[in-house]
Amino acid sequence: MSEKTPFYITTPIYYPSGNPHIGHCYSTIACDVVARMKRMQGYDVMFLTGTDEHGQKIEKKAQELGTTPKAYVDEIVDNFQKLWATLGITYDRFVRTTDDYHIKTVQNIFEKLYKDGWIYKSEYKGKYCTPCESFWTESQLVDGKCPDCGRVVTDASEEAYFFKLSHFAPKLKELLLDEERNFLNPKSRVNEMIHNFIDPGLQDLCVSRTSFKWGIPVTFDDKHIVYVWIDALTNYISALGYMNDTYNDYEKFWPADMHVMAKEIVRFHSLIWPSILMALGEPLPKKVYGHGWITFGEGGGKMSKSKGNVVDPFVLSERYGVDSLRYHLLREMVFGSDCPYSNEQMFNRYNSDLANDLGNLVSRTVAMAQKYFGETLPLQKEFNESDEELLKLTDELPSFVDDAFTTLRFSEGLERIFRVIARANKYIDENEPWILAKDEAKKPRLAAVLYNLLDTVRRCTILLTPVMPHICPEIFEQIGAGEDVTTWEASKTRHLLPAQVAVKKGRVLFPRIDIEKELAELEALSAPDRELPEEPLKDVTSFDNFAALDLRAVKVLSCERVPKSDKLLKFIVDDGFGERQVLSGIAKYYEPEQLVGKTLAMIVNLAPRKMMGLESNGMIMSVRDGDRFRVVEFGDDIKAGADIS
Ligand code: ME8
Repeated sequence: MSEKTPFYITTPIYYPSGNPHIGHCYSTIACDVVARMKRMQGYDVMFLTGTDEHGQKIEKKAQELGTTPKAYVDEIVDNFQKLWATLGITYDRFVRTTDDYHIKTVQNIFEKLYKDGWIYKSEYKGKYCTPCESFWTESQLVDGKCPDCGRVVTDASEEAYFFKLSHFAPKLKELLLDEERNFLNPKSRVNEMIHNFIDPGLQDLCVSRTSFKWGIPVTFDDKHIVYVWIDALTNYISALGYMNDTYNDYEKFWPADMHVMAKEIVRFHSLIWPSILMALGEPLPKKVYGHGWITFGEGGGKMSKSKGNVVDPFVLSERYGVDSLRYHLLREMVFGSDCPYSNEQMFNRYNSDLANDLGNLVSRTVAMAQKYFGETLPLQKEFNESDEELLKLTDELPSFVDDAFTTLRFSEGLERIFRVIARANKYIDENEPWILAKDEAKKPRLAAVLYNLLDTVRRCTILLTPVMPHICPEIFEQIGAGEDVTTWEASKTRHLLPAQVAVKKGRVLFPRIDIEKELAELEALSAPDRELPEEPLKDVTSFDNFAALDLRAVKVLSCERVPKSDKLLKFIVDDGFGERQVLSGIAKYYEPEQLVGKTLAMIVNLAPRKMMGLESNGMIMSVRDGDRFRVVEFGDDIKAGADIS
C-alpha cells in the first residue's frame, strides 16, 4: 500500500489579547476548508492553529485586571477553542506558545542561532510601537506614526540581541522573484515586500527585550526574554517536534505546504521566517498566502477589537447556521482584497445562493422524484444530447474547484459551483418535468431528467462539503447518495448514483431569511444593555457643598494590606504638602505593589475616621466596573497635590 502524501497547513497563531472575532474566523475557516478537501483527496493532513501568548500587551492587560498573564490568556484561549469547535474547525494540533515543548524549541533555536553567529548582542535604538510590538525605521513611519495602527511611536533604546536579517536580503529577493517557485501569493505582495522592505535596506531584527518579563527567557542571559517574532514563528516547527521531544512529525510534515495569514503579517512570514530557517539550515515553507482584511463599518479599516465593531460569530452561527457563515465569508472575500462585512450582505447571499439556488434545487428535485415515482426512480434512463451542457459543466468542476480552493480563491470556486447549480435549475425549466409527467410514454425521459438532476446535486455537494460540512451530509441523505459515491474522487465521474436511486424528503435546508426582521433583531441584540447603575442618583446639592470638598491628585508612596482585613489596604500618600495615611476598601481588586507609585484621585479633607484601629485621612476615589472597583488614576505627569475641580 502506498503511503499517503503529507500535507501541512497553518493559520497564524492568534494573540489572546481579546476574544476571537470574524477576522480570525476567516483565516481559520479558509485553512479548515483546504484541510478538509485535502483529507477527502487522500492526503495525510496536519492542520495547525494556536495562540501567541507572550508579549508586553498581554502582560499589561493582565496587570490592569489584577491577574497573572497565564490566567488571563487561559480564559481567552478557551474561547478560541470553543469557537473553533462551534465552527467545525478540524485542526489536528493546537499550539500555545506557553506550552513547555514550544518554550524548549524557542530556547534551543535561540541558542543555536547565537552559537552559529546569526544572533549578536547590541543596543537597540529606534521607533517602537508598543500596541503593535513592532519596530519601525524612520522611512517606514506614516506621518511619523506606526504604519500598522497609526498610533504614536516612541524612541526606544536598550541592550538587545539582534538577528542578522540584513544578511539574507539578496536571497530573499531571489526567493520572492522566483516565478516557478511562486512562494508568496498574491503577486502584489511580492512587490510590496521588495519595494517597502528589501530595497530600502533590511535592518537586522531585534530579537530580545529586557523591558518586560512575560516571554521566554534567553537561556544564556536571563535579563532577556525572546522578543515576539522568533517566539511566534517558531510555532510552525515546534508543534512538529523540531528540537523538542514531545512530537516527532518534523521529518514527515516539514516544509509546510502553506502558511495562511492576512496581509499585515506577510512581512514576517515572507522575510523573517525564511531567514530564520535559512540560518538554521532548514528547508523553507512551500507557499505563503496573504489574504485581505474583512473590514467593518464605513470607511473600512481592519476590524479591531478596540473599535468595538465586532460581529459575534457565536451569535451568527447559532442563528443562521455554521455552514451559512462559513459559506458567506468564503464566497464574499476575493483573495488578496479587503472585503467589508455586513449582515445584510450575508442575508442577501444566503437567500439567493443557499435558499433559492441550492435549497430549491434539492427540494424541487427530491419532491418531483417522490411525486412522480414514489421516491424510487425506475431503472430505464433516456439520456440525450440536450443533457450534455449540464453534464459537461459539471465535469469541469472538480479540477477547477481543487485549484481554486488550494490557492484560497474560494469565491471563484464557489461561484463556479453555483453556476452549475443555476444551470441545473434552468435545466428543470427547460425540460418541464410536470409536462413529461402527464404522458406515460415520457416517463422514462422524466426519470432520466430527475436522475441527471440528482447526480448533479451529488457532484456539486461533494465539492461543497469542505465549505459546508454539516449540511452536505443531509443533502446526500435526501438524494439517496451513499458513502461510496460521495468521495472527492466520485465527484469526477458522471452518473454514479445507483440506477434505482431512492430519495428521502428531509427538512427545508435553508429557510428563507426575512432580512428586515433579522436585521432589526440583530440590531437589538447588539445594542449595549443599558444597565442601571447600582447606586441611584442622589438629590441635588448646592455648589457650595461641592466646593467644600478638597479633591487632589496624590502619589502613592507605600501600600500594604491591613492585617486581619480582606477588604482594606493602608496607603501612605504624598498630597503635595506632606504625607498622610489613608485606608481604602479595595484589597480584593489589587495587589498592594500594583498601586505603589501611582497618582490617584482623593478627597483629602474628609474628617479622619478609624477602621480596624487605624486612622484614615481622606478617601481614595474609585469607580465601579461590573463586580469590581478600579482606582481613578492619572498619568505620571500630574503632580502630587494638583487640585481636581
Ligand atoms: O498577528 N480580516 O495575531 P493576531 C481578516 N500573533 N483576517 C483577520 C482579521 C480581519 N479583520 N483580523 C485578524 C498576530 N485576522 C500574531 C501572528 S503568526 C506566527 C503570529 C486574522 O491575533 C489574520 O489571519 O493579530 C491575521 O493575519 C491574524 O488574524 C492576526 O491575528
